[in-house]
Amino acid sequence: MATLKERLKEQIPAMKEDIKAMVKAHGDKVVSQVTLAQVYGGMRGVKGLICDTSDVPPEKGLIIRGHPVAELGSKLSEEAFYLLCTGELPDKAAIEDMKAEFQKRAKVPAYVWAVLEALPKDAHPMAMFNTAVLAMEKESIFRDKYTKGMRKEEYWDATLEDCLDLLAKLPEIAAGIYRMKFGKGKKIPSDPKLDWAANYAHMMGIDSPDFADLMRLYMVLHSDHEGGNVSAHTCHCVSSALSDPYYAISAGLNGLAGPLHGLANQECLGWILMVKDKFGGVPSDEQLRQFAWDTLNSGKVVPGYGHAVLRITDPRYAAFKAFGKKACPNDPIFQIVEKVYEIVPKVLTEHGKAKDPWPNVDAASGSLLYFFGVKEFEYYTVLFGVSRALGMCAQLVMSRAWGESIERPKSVTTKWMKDNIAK
Ligand code: HAX
Repeated sequence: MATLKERLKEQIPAMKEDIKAMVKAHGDKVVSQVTLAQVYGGMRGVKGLICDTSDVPPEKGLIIRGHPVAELGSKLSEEAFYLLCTGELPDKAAIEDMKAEFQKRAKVPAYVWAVLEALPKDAHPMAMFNTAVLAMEKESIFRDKYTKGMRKEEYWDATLEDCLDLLAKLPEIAAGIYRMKFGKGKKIPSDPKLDWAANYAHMMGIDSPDFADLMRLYMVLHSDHEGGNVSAHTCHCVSSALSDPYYAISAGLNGLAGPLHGLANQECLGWILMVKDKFGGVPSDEQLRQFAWDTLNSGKVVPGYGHAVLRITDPRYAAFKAFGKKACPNDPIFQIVEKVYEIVPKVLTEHGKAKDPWPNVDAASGSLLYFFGVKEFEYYTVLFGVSRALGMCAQLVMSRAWGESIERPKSVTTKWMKDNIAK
């Protein structure tokens, strides 16, 4: 089977022609109408973006290139990236090629570590991670070629080069941050025999085969979630100005660092640990019900529950729960996570605000990381970021491949809204 780049080279001309012909023939078709409530409500449900890497039907959850995510749990990150980019699962030779691509590009420049060392000791791990990505911007092949006068048809190739370079380095950077920030000792050298996710686990300093499996699962489950979520959309918007992938991925990661998005996994485990501390272990149903109500009554959200798009139990949560059932069924933190699932959807339904009372991806992942000894939950969003970079990179390559324009929706003033209503 062709390597990733060879396959994209074969696919892209037809994809571009197909889109061009569709826009020419049907350019005036209405795709979505927008209400005033949607404009003030975070554009929820407005169809205004293209993302071919994955789709999130509210009643099904994440589908990556036609594959429900539950079917992809045993795949390697290398396979997931090939699938996200091309829509095809790679064969053995193409997987080996992906592994080799990542290995040959993996060396992190020394100045990255100097930049990280210079940050304040209490810098958040996400700020460290995003800074490291941005610090490497000078490596951008896209920027270099663009400055020298690159043709538009070559944008995707230079973008892919940057994305492969960047993805190859993220596990070592993220693992280095883990060890540096949390006093785990010297950085651990990469093991070229391992796949991308298992190598990340190894460089963090956790060599159990079960943890490597968890990391493989984690990396695939968090990789992509269509185009409108804050991280993907921010990355996409920045890249639409032809800012190179280092700028764009760093921007997307900054969005992921928000507590309503990727930071929810840190907040979620914090909430579970508060439950454990308060009740000295797994609480009774009534205790947990009251605790959830206390959270809501104090004006906070129950982290890990609700979703802007989904209206079911997130299949990514279900996949983590199935993993936990095998790996740590008797662990009290995992048991609290299971009990929260029995109680919180009912509480949120009674509360009557959240449109989706069900758990999202963040509700279970932290309990598993904690079980395997990753107890520093401030770090969890970095793991999410390493994984989400796979999807953001694939989306960048696609956008540059079909020649997307700079993003520039129209904003209006509140006065315009009022005048429009009066009319
Ligand atoms: N606890 C309490 N209230 C919640 C809630 C929750 N888990 N989920 C939603 N609500 C509230 C909203 O805050 C909102 O209240 P206001 O009207 O007072 O503003 C109301 O219910 C309606 O919100 P919604 O339309 O159902 O949800 P949104 O699309 O606005 O927001 C969120 C989606 C994910 C941000 C939201 O459900 C939330 O804050 N959940 C908790 C945080 C969380 O788990 N985030 C991670 C989401 C997954 C992800 O992106 N991971 O990276």
